[in-house]
Amino acid sequence: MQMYSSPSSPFARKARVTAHELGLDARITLINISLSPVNPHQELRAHNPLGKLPALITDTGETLYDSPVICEYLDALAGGGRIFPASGPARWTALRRQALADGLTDATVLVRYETAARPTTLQWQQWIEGQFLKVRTALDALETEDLGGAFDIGAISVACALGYLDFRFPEERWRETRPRLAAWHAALSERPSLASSRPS
Ligand code: 99T
Repeated sequence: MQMYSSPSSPFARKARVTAHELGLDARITLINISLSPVNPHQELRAHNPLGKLPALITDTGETLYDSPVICEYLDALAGGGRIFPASGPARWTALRRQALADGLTDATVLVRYETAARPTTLQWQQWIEGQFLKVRTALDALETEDLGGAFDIGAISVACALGYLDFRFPEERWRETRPRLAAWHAALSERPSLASSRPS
């Protein structure tokens, strides 16, 4: 398999962490690329019309995207039910946490593009604050959750969301008001799949 990825992408990191946890990482050749909405990647767009990474090309030549689909595909390839709970309340909690963490990350990536890719004179401060409000509200919600259970797609998504926030916006200092989430993240970050995939 081949996967379009980048060392900075939190969504590609989700897929890489999932592959590592399932013992599938050696079967995936990474194609590292650099892109943004104003710097699209032609070759990737031929595989994913949305022009976003990650995109996984399977051994049968099909391209899969986006990160939730790729992660669930990898889980199925490894027998199923390991990273995505098969059924019941644990499944819905894991999927909801993935949605919450991915939404947090989407908002963070949008602020990154607005502040790093858009000319300073065109930047819209109110819109940036609106995205940061989503980030902070999601962090507050995560602080109230008991995340200490299984290492599933919910936990992977939250860990990658927090890692990306630290990477792009260290000045956010989210830990100061969310000690439970900070302790959970610190403990989890030692896991080899996460330690070896820190954004760069
Ligand atoms: O939007 C673009 O044109 C390019 N952006 C991406 O490909 C980002 C890379 S994060 N990927 C996504 O937004 C994927 C979201 C999708 N729902 C998923 O896979 O879950 C790069 C951030 C950075 O480098 O700072």
